[in-house]
Amino acid sequence: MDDLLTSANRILEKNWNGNYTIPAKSLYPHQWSWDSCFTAIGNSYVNTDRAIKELQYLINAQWKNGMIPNIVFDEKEKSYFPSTDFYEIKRSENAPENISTSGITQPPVHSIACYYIYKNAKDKTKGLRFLEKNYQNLKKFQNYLVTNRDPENSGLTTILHPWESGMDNSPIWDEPLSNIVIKDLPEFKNTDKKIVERSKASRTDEEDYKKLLYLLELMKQNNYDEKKIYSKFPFKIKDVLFSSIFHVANKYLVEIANIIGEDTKEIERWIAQTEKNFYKYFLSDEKEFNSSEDNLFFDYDLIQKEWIKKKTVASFIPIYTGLMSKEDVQNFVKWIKHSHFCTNNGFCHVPAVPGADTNEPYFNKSNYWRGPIWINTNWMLWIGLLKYGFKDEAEVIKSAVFELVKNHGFREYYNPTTGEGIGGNDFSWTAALVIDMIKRNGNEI
Ligand code: 2M8
Repeated sequence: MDDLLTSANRILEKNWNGNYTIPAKSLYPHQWSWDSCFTAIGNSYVNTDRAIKELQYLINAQWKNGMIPNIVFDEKEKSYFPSTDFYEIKRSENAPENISTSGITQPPVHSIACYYIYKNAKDKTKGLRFLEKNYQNLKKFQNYLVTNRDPENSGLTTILHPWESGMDNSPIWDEPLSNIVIKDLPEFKNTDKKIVERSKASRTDEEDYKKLLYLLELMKQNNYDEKKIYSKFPFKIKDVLFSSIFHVANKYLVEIANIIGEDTKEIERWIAQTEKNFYKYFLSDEKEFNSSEDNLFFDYDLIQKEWIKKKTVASFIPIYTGLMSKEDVQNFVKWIKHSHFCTNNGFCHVPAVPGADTNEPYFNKSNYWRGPIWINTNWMLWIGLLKYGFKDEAEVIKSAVFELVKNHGFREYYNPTTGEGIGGNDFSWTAALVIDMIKRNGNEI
C-alpha cells in the first residue's frame, strides 16, 4: 500500500503547475473543473495547502451568474482544442474579468471537495477560513444549477452539452446528437489529439465532434444568454450522473453551512425537490423498477421527450446519492455483479464496473466513455456501497482498482477485458482517488 501511495503522490506532484494540477501531461494542459475537485480530495490527506490553492484558483474563475466553467485555460498552452479563442466568452456579460475559461460547466463536485479539505485538514482554523471564504461561491454555483439549469423546478440538472456530463462520448449522447442538424459551422482545424486518433477507427466520431462544436457555436451566437439558449437549444438532457452529484453536493453544502453557522433552509428545499422527483424523472417505468436489469435510471431527453435507455455506469451512480432505498440498492448490487457489468468477474479482467454494459452493441472496450473502466465512477460506487453497508461488494471494487493501478499504471481509463491502461499516463484523478481509497476517513455523508 505504501508503494501505491508513494506513486500516487509522485503523480500529483508531477502534474502540479503551481496553481492547479493538470489532468495529464500533453493531452490536458489546462485546469478541468471536476478533475481538480477529485485531485483536491486526494490532496486533502497529504497537502492541505495545495488542495486549497487548487480549488481557490478554480472558484476564482466563477462566472457572475454562478457558473463554474469546465475549463480554466492556461493561455500559454496552445496545444488543446477547442481553445480559449474558440469559446469567445467575452460575448457574455457574465464572463469573469481577465480569466480565460470555457463557456460550459461540469458536475459540481466542489462542495464535496471543500468539505474533505476541511475534514482532513490538520490545521482546522485554516480549513474553516477556507470554507468561510468560499461558502457563498459554492452556494451560488449550486443555485445557478437550480435556476438556469432547472427552470422545470424538478430538482434535477439539465446539461446542454455532452462535455458537461464529463462523459464526453458516452453512448447516451448518440441519439440526441443524431437529431441535431448543423446549420453553419465555421471552418475549424481539428487539433484534438484524442479525436484525431479515434476517428482513424470510426467516421462517426468525426461527425459527432462537429456537432459538439456546433453546440458551442450556438451558445456563442446567443452570447451565452442562458434564458435564450434554454428556450430553443437542440440538446437538453436531464442527466442522471450530474443530478446525482448535484444532490450529494447539496448535502455537503448543508454540512459546510452547519460548520460555519449559516442557514440551511434553502439548500434543504433543493434537496427535498430532488428527492421528490429523482425516481419520477429518471425511471421510465417506476412500477417495473427492480423487476429486470432493463429498468435502470436513465437520462431524460427534454427535446425528444423520452428516456435514453442506454445501459451505462451512469445508471448506477444514484447509489452514491443516498436517496435510494436499501432494497433498491440491493437489486442494483445484483446487476452490478451480473456478468455484463463485471463485478462478478464474468467477462472482465477485474471486477470494476466498466463504462457500459458489455453485452450491448454500443459497448466498446477501448473507446473512452463507451466501455472502459474509469476510476472516478468506480470511486463513487465504492462510496455508495459503503454508505449502504455493502462492505464486501465495496471491497471488491476497491481491490479491482488497486489491481489496475498496480499492474497497469495510473492511467486515464482501462480496457475491462484485459486491464490494459489507455489514454493519458499518470492521470491525476486516478492517483488522487486511490489516495482517498487508501486513507479514507469516513467522509461520506
Ligand atoms: C475529458 O473531457 C475533455 C472535454 O472537457 C476532452 O475530451 O478534452 C473527459 O474525460 C472529462 O470528464 C475530463 O474532465 C477531461 C479532462 O480529464 O477530459
